[in-house]
Order: sequence, then C-alpha cells, then structure tokens
Amino acid sequence: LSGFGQLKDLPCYVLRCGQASAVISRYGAHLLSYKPKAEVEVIYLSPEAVWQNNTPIRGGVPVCWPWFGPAAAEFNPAAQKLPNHGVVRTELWHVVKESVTEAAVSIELRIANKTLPYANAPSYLSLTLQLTEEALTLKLNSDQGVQQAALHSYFNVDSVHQVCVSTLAGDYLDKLKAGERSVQRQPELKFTAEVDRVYLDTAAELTLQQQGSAVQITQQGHDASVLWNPWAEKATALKDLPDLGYLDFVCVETARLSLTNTAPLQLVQQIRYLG
Ligand code: TA6
Repeated sequence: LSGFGQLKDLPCYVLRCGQASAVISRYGAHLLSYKPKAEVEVIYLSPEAVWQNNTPIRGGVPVCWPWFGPAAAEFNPAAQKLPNHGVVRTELWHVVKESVTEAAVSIELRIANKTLPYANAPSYLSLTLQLTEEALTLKLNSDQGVQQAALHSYFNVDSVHQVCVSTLAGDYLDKLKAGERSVQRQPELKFTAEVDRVYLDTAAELTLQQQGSAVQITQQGHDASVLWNPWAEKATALKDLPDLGYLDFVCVETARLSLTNTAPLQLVQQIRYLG
C-alpha cells in the first residue's frame, strides 16, 4: 500500500501502483527510487549519499530552484555564499495532497512561502508526483516566473560506456569550456569522457538507450536539457559518490533557465521505462 515510511533515517512517502513503485523523501522533495516493476530500478542513488548538515542527497532527482548551478547575481549580491542549485534541496517539504485510485497514485509536496533570497518570491513551490503502471511524472509548479529550475534526474545505467542519449542535435553550452556555445551535428550523445552540457531548445522527448533496455524522458515547460557525467577524476573529488560511481549513472535534466520568462513555473518530466 502507498503511505508514509522511512528510508534509512529519511521521512519518505512510498507510492505503489500495480507492480510499479516510487519513493520520495520529504527532505528536498527528492525522488529516491522509481521501479516500473519489482526487479528494475530506473533511478541511481549514490550508496554514499548523505543528508545531514545541510547536504543535498547525491543521486535521485534533486529539485534545483530558484537558480541552477551557482547563484546568479540577480538573486543576491553576495551570490557566492549561496548554495549550488538553489535552496530547496535541503528543506523539509510538506505533503499537502494524496490521491490513490486504481489507475494512479499521486502526491503533492509544497514549500510554504519563506524568506527566499530574492525579490519576486512566489507564494508556494510545489512538486507533484504521479505514478501509473506505465510511467512516473514529476511536475514542479509555482505562481511566479523569472526563476530558474531543474529536475536533475540521475538515471541508473549498467555501464556509462554503453549509454546513448538521443535526440540531442543542436546548440549547447559547454560548462567544461566556461559556457562556450557549440553545435552538436549528430543526434546521439555517447559518453567517453566528462560531460557537462546545457542543450538549448531540446526536443520534448529524449531517449536513454542501453543494451537491452531504454527509458523515455518526456519534458514540458523547459528551455534546456542538461546532460552530465563527472567521469573518473571529478567522481573521486565528490565525497558522496564512490570513485567508480560515475560508471553507474548519467544525468538527463529538464531545466528552465531563462530569467526573462515571466510565465508561472510549470516544469514537467515524465519517465517511462520501455523495457
Ligand atoms: O547539472 C550538472 C551540474 O550542474 C554539474 O555542473 C555538477 O556540478 C552537477 O550539476 C552536480 O552539482 P551538485 O551541486 O549536486 O554537486
């Protein structure tokens, strides 16, 4: 049955629908697990993840908000002192709605208006998770625009060397070259070294293909998709990731990065396991 529980010492909510299940932590409204069927885990969670002392959880689906990456000066003149990827990854969210039917289970978590470190704070930020037997959908909403956001999903893979993400042809910003703009000609990205790219105007649907299985990632309300793998050297520097942990995941992130978009935030990522 769906309901509240604990994973390690984290207050969590477990959703179940048919053979499918998902686990979300109230700490960060952070998805920790998605299993379309009992033996298949789609989401990577670092075995060395920690959540004490204001540390965001490594792996899962972190919610980045109201900025992505280091804080922009727009948010605060003392931006350098603010955490990477915003302020809600280390907050305790509240469950405000649960719904269970035979076809779907959903839960909405919110962060109440609090003093956010910028001027146009919305009156709420909510993450809704909906689980059906076919897919898991994450929706991040607020009643304001002019804010950045990302669903920073870590996907479990058998080996990063075997992974291919498509369709990604087009312009991207390369964070490994100080944000330099480049163009990718071929539709597929394979991982042979560190990748940290912000693809602009990406398709609504991306496919993460590995030998013998695939995951479809459907996005809405985004203006970019971020692809990340730290590779060997950076993985060693990350204290909450095993040295060889980079072999076991790729991040495919649905992001809204424009700071001139005034439409209320509605960012959606749907994850569908294709077997
Ligand atoms: O989305 C890619 C990225 O912004 C990388 O630059 C990398 O730093 C990663 O996110 C992880 O950030 P974190 O704050 O979780 O260590």
